[in-house]
Amino acid sequence: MAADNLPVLIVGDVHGDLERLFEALKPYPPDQWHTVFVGDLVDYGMFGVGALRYARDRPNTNIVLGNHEVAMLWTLTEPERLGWYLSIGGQAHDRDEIKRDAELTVWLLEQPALLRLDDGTLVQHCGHDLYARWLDPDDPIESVNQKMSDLLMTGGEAEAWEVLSAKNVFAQQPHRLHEWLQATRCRRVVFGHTPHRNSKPEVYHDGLAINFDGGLSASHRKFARKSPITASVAPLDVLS
Ligand SMILES: [Mn+2]
Repeated sequence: MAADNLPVLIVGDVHGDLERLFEALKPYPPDQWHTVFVGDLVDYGMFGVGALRYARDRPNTNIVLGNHEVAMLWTLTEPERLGWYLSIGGQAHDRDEIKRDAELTVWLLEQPALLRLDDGTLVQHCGHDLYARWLDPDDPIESVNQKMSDLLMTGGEAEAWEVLSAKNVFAQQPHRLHEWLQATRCRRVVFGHTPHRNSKPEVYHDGLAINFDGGLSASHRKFARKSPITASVAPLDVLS
């Protein structure tokens, strides 16, 4: 778990590009930053499992699950989904690697869908309120995470995939954003999943929502370009 009182660094969708990830993290020593990945560390690029292992082993680091992590896990419970997994950018060697690594699989299954930071920031993979279908108002964050975990353990990957794949609606629909922040009792939300084209993370509605998917991976299928790494990796504080 992350040490208290460290400034927060948010890392957008890595999508298997370890080289650009390491370049992006150079100014941020792990002992001086609480590093938070918004999910989708795997697929498109060649080093998805490598990125997961790095995130797991980096001190003071958290991740939330993305739809591509769900897709990879799905091939373990339903091997016949391999073709589909490859069609969405999965790497066969990554799938083989995680299949051989029970420890990594167990770790990945334990990762949350939602993470509430000490300053009241909510971290999730996609900028959508579809997670609300799993939410119990008595314990909003934990109920969603429990449901996600249950789905992954009981063959519910299709529903997990559906929720984590929803497109960014917070940019265009501030009323839904407000309701979601109210329901989760958070003051703002950061997410990835839907690439933006800014040189910095895209800030919506006076900072209530921030999109950190700047298309970091040079192997991104739809947004393969040399995007600035500052579009995906940035300290949270400078954006508030
Ligand atoms: Mn995604």
